[in-house]
Amino acid sequence: MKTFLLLGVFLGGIADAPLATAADRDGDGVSDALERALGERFRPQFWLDANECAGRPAEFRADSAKPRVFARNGAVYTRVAPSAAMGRDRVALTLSYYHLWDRDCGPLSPHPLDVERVSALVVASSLTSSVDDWVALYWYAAAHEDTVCDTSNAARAEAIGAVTAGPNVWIAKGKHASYLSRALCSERGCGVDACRDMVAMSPGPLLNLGEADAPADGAEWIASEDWPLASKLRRDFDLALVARLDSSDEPVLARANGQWRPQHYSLSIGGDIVGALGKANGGLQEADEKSGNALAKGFLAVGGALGVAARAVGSTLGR
Ligand SMILES: [Ca+2]
Ligand SMILES: [Ca+2]
Repeated sequence: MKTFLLLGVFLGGIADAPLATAADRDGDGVSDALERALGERFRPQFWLDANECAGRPAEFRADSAKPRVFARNGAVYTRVAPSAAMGRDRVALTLSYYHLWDRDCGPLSPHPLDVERVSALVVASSLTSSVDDWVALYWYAAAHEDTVCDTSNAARAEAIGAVTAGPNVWIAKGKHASYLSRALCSERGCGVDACRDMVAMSPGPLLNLGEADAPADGAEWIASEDWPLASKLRRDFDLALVARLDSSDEPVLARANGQWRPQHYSLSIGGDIVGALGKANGGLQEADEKSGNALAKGFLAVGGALGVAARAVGSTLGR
């Protein structure tokens, strides 16, 4: 119902328009045809490690309540949802691309199943605009979201050449954190992310996830408790993030989800903050980005403590 309310507020009387009254399996007011067309127009080019332990993103069996792998065929699932981020003068949609894996086989806390995504905020003058009139304004890539190692990153679309087509997205080996900048992949992510020997992923099926309460393309497994997918159906862009991106000098904002939380301590490798420690590992100063270099020197002096630190944060890296 929430999506209908949003549409009522932000899309005005568009519900009567032809595209909006066409087939709309997930009931969000955006036609299946438009969801499909936008998914194809802005599809990112994923880059995977040549020796990716999980192979490729998986397609999951249709109409199963639990996620069961059908094929590791490079499938990508789209989700389109109305967004309030751009106000009333334009129609804005969050367009997300989920790459779903049968396992996380990274160096810390490997686990079955893995949910990752990249999203765009796309706009047009109306829901009946030609698909060619839609442009992307911003992109977001999830990386260790909701953990102390959250390095989810974001960019203005024009800064990464992804206004009328999808961007390049680098997927960290094994853990599958997503990056709009290849360099960030190696610098961030609690030191467990690497994007060294990358190859372009050949396109697999493009499927529509639908919504949690109205799955499309047989994605009945969205709400399964076997993975956190339902909680990852987010709009990703709010006015605060948009404002930060508009004022940022960096092509890619390395920390889209705000500052490190105060209770976390950071560890660094090579002069950049790449992770975080809990309170249990005392003696390190609470860190923010500016203290990264000093902290790195101090931490590296500790030597073997890195392994301890890595294990300490390992349990938080599960996603
Ligand atoms: Ca729809
Ligand atoms: Ca939708």
